[in-house]
Order: sequence, then structure tokens, then C-alpha cells
Amino acid sequence: MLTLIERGGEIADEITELTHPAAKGAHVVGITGAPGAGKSTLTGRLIRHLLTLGLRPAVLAVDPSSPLTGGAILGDRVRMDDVASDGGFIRSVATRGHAGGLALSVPGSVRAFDACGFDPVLIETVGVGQVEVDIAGAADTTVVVVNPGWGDAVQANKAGLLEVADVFVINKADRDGTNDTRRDLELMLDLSHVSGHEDTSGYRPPIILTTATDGHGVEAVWDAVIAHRAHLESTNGLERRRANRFRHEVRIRLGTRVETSIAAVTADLEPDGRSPAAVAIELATRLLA
Ligand SMILES: Nc1nc2c(ncn2[C@@H]2O[C@H](COP(=O)(O)OP(=O)(O)OP(=O)(O)O)[C@@H](O)[C@H]2O)c(=O)[nH]1
Ligand SMILES: [Mg+2]
Repeated sequence: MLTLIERGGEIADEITELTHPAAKGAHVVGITGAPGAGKSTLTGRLIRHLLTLGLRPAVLAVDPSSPLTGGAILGDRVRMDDVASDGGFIRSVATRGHAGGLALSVPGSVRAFDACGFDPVLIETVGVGQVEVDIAGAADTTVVVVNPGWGDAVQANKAGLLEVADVFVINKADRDGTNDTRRDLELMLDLSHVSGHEDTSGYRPPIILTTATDGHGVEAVWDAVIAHRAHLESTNGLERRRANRFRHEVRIRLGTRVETSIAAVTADLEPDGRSPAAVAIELATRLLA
């Protein structure tokens, strides 16, 4: 099912029409951050924690740098087979070649996971491009992973990650500079509060320290995700986010269709003495009719 959804087209659309009677809207958690921040290691730890809680987690790893190799994903820390035998599921999607299609295949895949009874759904993306930040930021809860060291928080801010963060994780807390990074983040959160960027309902993203390699702090990350979820539920935030997500996806689908129509009506266009603006207005009128 996931393969067909990733391929796109009509079949993908039909598949994502599927819903399961038991589907109740899985909690979607985006995990994003700079390349090498430890997202996959953290995700692997989270899956194990979720499995011990008796949940059925699914992971969609939008992973340009470390695609599926020999049945092992997330380094060799988490083997697909182990996770599957415990009721979880991991899917790796390469971004190469179809970065644009991701904007549609990711929500489609989330619906498929939901229909199959997985909850929560974790989405790992590298927070570098706008598409990737959009994908992670469209989750119910977005976890932004940064590392200790001078300027890492500032870089995350520049990449647009601060705005989408519901939970901050400073991973590699075994290294020097953890407190500097924490201070930088607190400062930026204070400033965003001053400039009115902060969530109007008074939520302030917590900052969790982790060492993903040995699992330290991982439970606290999940607790923070749950706390954020509870906040959303008490403020209608969940409906708001899902409505935004719905509008965003409709917009992208509409855009794709309009682009196809534009390509069709302009394919054989020849100059006829009128200005490009005049021709565009005429075609727009015809397209929208
Ligand atoms: N010292 C230390 N190293 C870590 C920690 N977490 C992850 N690493 C190491 O950092 C490297 C990158 O980890 P990944 O989990 O692959 O990072 P990622 O963010 O998924 O990387 P990309 O998907 O390539 O962007 C690996 O060598 C990890 O072993 C940590 O808490 N402490
Ligand atoms: Mg990774």
C-alpha cells in the first residue's frame, strides 16, 4: 500500500480514501533537525519505549542520507524485523528524485498507517528544505532536535525550525556546550514571546536533554509529547492543526491539478500579436470557467 501511495497518481488517491472503522486519528509526531543531530537514534529509542508501553508505533523516515540497507534502518540500532514482531512498523522513504511528491505521499502514508491501526505515527525528516520543515511542522506535535555547541540553536532558528517546535530536544547532551544551547533556546523563546510569536494559548515548548545513544532522557521526550497533546486537546488545538493540514493538502493537490492544466493549454501556444498578459488573462478565464 505504501509503495503505491509513494508512486502517486489515481491509485494512490483511491488507497488514501480507505479508512478503518477503528481509525481514530493517530497522533502524528514530527521529528526534525539538522543532518546528524541524532534524529534516527532518538526515533529508534522512542519506538522501543512506545512498544514497552504497549502501543503500536509506525515510523516514516524521510531519510535522504541513510536509506534502507539490508533490512536495517536507523543505523543498525533498530531492526525492522524486531520492531515488526512487536507490532510496530518502520518505513524509509528516499527523498531523492521526488521531493515534490513527498508533500502528498507523506499525508497519504499517515492515513494508511492510521487505517491499519498504528498509533502514534512518527515522521523523521531532515529539517533543511522548506518541504521537509513543512512536513514535520504539519504534525500534531513537532519535536526539533538540536545539538550542544555554539550557534546550533541559532542555525535551527534560521532554518525556520524554532517556529514549528512544540518540544525541543538537545541531543548529545553527553557533550560540552549543552547549557549554552539550552540558554540560547530559552532566550529565543523569550524573544518570540515578546514579539508575539508564541502560541496564543500560553504554551511554551519544553527543552529536554537526551543522550540518544544510551537512551537517557528518551522517556522525558515522550512525556513532553503527551503533555503537548494534552494541551492541544484542552484548547481545540488538535482540530485547528488538523484543519490546517487538511487545507494545506487540498492546496497542494489543487496546485498540482492547475499546473497540469496550465501545461496542457500552453503546450502549442504560438505568438499571435497579443501580449503575454492578454493571453494569460484569456486562458485563466477559460481555465476557471
Ligand atoms: N555522543 C553522542 N552521539 C550521538 C548521540 N545520538 C546520536 N549520536 C551519533 O550521531 C550520529 C548521527 O546519528 P543519527 O541518529 O544517524 O542522526 P540523524 O539526525 O538521524 O542523521 P541524518 O538522518 O543523517 O540527518 C551517529 O553516529 C550517532 O551514533 C548522542 O546522544 N551522543
Ligand atoms: Mg536519520
